[in-house]
Amino acid sequence: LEKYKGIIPAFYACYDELGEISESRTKELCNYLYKKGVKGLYVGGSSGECIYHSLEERKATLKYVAHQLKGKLTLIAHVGAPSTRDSVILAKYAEELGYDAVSAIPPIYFKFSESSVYKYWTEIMDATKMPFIIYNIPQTTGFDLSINLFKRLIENQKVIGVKNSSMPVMDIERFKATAGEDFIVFNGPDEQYVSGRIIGADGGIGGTYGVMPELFLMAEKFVSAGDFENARKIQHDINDIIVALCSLNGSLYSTIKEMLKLNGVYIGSVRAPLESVSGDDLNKIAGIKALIDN
Ligand code: HMN
Repeated sequence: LEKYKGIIPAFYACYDELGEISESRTKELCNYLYKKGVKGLYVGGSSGECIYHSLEERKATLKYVAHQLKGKLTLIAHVGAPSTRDSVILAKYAEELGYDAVSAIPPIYFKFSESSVYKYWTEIMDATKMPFIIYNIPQTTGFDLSINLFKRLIENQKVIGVKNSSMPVMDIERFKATAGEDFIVFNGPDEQYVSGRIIGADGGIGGTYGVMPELFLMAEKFVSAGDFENARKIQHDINDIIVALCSLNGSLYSTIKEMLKLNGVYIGSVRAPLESVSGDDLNKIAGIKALIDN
């Protein structure tokens, strides 16, 4: 399970000038993150704008990333889709491509009972031989993973971890305490990476790692070394940057993509209804980048 412990950026959707998924730009972002020394990639999640992509587009992104990085980094495919059918198709495709693991949010839009969610996740797990990582993100899905449902899920040997994006850091501690040491808990909220690690997370999957991988790698180094004073300082710098990233008029991911552009990585903007940064706020991007570079 060592290959899951560390900094795993959530991969961004890469578009061409017309807003279509771009193979060359996807591969360019792969190379950029690989050279930064991250542990792996979480492909096609929230930060990957999966919810706005067709099945064919999601398959294309999974394929381009696998072709570029299979065997070099730990690759986790997010396959959660509105229907179980599409999720299963994506999971099988990820297995064909050689992904290390699959992961999924609970089903969305309708309010689902715990038994429906259990069934949904189990059908995805049954579809392949791959390890499965539960994705708990109540602030966007409206579904809060209870300890009872968690206990039922981890009876299945395929479940090797949970990516926990709920805000209480205590949830990380509870999942870890319930599942034991040989189970991976990923920290979700980037603003709490250091706290998440200290309370029991083994690593993290995050939407802002890609724009400041150096800082998260440094925070991780300090936490592993038990140097909490320095880890806390890095987290403080990270949070100043996240607050700035979230202060512009576009979506967080369009701000991040504008910043990557300043680093020479062109991956387009975001797909509507996500909004692009516009007007005066575009002039603030360089200032936020300076926060990272210092
Ligand atoms: C994903 O692509 O699935 C992301 O890793 C989700 C991740 O947990 C992010 N949460 C949300 O987007 C709601 C965070 O990394 C988030 O971007 C960060 O904490 C800044 O608020």
